Amino acid sequence: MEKKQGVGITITQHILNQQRGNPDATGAFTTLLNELIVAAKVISREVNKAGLVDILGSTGRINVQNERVQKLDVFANQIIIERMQHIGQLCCMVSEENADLIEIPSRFPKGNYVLLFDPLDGSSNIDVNVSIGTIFSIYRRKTSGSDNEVPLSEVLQPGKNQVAAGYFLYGSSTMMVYTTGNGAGVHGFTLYPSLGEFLLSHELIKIPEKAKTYSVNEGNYHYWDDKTKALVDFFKARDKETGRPYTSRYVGSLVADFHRNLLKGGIFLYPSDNKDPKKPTGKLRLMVEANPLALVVKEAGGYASDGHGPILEIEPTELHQRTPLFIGSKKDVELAEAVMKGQTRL
Ligand code: AHM
Ligand code: MG
Repeated sequence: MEKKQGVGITITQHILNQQRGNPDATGAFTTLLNELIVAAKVISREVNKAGLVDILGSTGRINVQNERVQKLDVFANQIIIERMQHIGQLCCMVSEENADLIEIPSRFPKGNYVLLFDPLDGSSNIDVNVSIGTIFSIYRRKTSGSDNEVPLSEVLQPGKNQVAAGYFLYGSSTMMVYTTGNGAGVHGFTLYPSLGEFLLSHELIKIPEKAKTYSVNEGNYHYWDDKTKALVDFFKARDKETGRPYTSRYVGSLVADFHRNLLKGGIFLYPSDNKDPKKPTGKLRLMVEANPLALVVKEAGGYASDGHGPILEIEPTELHQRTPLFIGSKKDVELAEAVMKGQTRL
């Protein structure tokens, strides 16, 4: 069997190698990522045994070992906060599960990085043994202030300022995919359970420029505007020359849908709809879901848009703001954007 290039490189080695190329690196960032990886290994272990032990169920129940039972998303959130708060590299954190900024307790040292995360994305799939994931995004705070309370303005930065982003996918195997931006590319690592190590399995991932797969919750069709309907109708229409109809693939876990399209090519969309007046701009969150995946896809040669312009250029005004998301193969997303902007009629 042909040996894949790079097999045997651990994620730690890889991060260190990347940091060596950066003369300003202090090791702070390496420490940060390493600790996040430990948290993800713990989450992966719990996700894997979710069907075996009574960890699922409502928060607060007592299981057979007389332990307090937690929902997996609550558990994942706690693990990340507990592991990351003491390392001395963060000034604060943002989680999809917490309404406000998560401060670093005063007993721990602080640093200049901000960690944003969605601890367990794909909540509707947690209880049914379908792939879910953890998404992360890392920024440097705008000033190197040492104040205890970090103002929100330090955190509300456009996605293009991210210094690293990626995700862990808890699927048939557990993977980590990450980028440090600036042309460093996207790299994938697979967790070898017997070693407890993430080993390089997908070096320099490139997403196909154009594909034949679309991923969307089409049950929302009648809540969409005419442009969105026209776009999805276009994907489904028969036309040999342009390779249509496209194939539809939708897991309902953003990380899983994104990951498949990253490797095989495709467009994922979660557009605006009029289903819920409280969420007029769609369901997904800009800072913990769209931005990190937008940086990953860009580094892999793809594109992410909100239907008007690049996701990475959006200046956020709120921690939990939502955004329409069109992400994946560059040509397909560019077409979607042109349609949404009214520049192209299908
Ligand atoms: P969550 O953060 O509550 O898990 O919601 C985000 C998830 C994404 O993983 C996925 O792409 C989307 O919601 C699916 O939504 P829907 O069930 O409306 O198709
Ligand atoms: Mg989510």
